Amino acid sequence: MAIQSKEELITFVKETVTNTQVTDIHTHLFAESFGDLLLWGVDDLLTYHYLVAETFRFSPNLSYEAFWAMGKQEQADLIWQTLFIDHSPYSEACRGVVTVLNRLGFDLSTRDLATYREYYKGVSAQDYISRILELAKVKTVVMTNDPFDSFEREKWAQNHPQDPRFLAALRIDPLLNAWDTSWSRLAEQGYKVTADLSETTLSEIRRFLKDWIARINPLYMAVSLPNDFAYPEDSARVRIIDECIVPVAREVDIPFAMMIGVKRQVNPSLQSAGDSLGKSDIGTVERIVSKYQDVKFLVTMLSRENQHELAVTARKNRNLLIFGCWWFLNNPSLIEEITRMRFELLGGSMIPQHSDCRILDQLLYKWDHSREIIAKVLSEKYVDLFSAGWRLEEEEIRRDVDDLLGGTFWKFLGKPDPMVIASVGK
Ligand code: REL
Ligand code: ZN
Repeated sequence: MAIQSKEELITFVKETVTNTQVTDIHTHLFAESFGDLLLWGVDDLLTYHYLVAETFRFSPNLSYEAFWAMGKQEQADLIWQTLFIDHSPYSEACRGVVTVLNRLGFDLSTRDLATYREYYKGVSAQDYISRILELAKVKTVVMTNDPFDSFEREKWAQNHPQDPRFLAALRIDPLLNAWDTSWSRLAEQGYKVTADLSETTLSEIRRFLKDWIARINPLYMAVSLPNDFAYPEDSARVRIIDECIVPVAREVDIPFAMMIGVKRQVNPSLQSAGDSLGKSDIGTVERIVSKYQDVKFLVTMLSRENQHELAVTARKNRNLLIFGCWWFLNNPSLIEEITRMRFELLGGSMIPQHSDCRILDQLLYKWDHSREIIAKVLSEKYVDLFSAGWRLEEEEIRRDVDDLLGGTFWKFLGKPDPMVIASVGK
């Protein structure tokens, strides 16, 4: 049935965006079988690296060493006191914690961290995963799987049955960003590689990639790249992209995801909170995606300044799917501006958001907050169409929203969404 008024349109869009199940295409979450790699609960929530950075800003006398010497609970207490009691928690990362506590039904008037903490004592990871995925209306999350991490490798070797809600992505940062040290880590895994990129070494890197693809069945290969990433270039990184990543992506038919614009460790004392960002050269993206038109690329960029040209580059290259408002862009004002601009340039042929969650509970806030903005901007676009005389069917809106929250990703991969298949089978 076609929608007959602007008010009805806005209400229907809000409802549909709120209730549509999401495929979250990039997270740092893990299935239960990965043990301690899965972070959840209020202490992990509070010690998120975004909040660590904010705490230091308000604490001129806190020594880095003293903070890192504390246990997790002690750090969480300090962060809670600093960011939630001594100041009001309206930064996006702080507001996120408030949204989560509220969604879990805690009494926020007490501001009593000890009682919130108490709740988690009686909860199992298994139950909590289901609870959060249901509450957040997230059907699947894509993990970030690191074959260079010995703990994670061990978990894969144990051959646990796979949880279909957690899908894999093969993350290869050390290979592309630190070949001078990572070659020996490949050698330790039995690959006949040497520091120089001989033909044998390149072929062994391809073998390494294909072995891991066979083992974990990743939806894509991924890397984060510095803001000064250049292509073409005479470097180990570019040789490995050209001679290993691209041919393997083509052969196995999975995308290569490039997350571009990070400046790692500008303040090493902040540890995991010490990374920053920088503007990148869009020419690098243009050259690589247009050279390899038969390879699929997923790209997100970290600086606000790169967003418009990235969207235009996507218009020119259908093998490029842009995704998410990454990390320092994951703030309401920027999500709104970027999403609006992308809708105007690309319609629904992009992925507006991924969560990048590191802690399971964050799915609640990252998706609540993003859904609100996506619904707002999408309604605005539909209202413009309405004013121009275009009447939308409810079914068309459902289709569009489903595409934005996962469908476009699955179509780009050329794979059916496994969760849709599972629910049809029921
Ligand atoms: O995947 C990445 O490289 C980044 O998203 C992370 O390294 C970053 O720390 C993350 O928490 C950002 O949201
Ligand atoms: Zn990430």
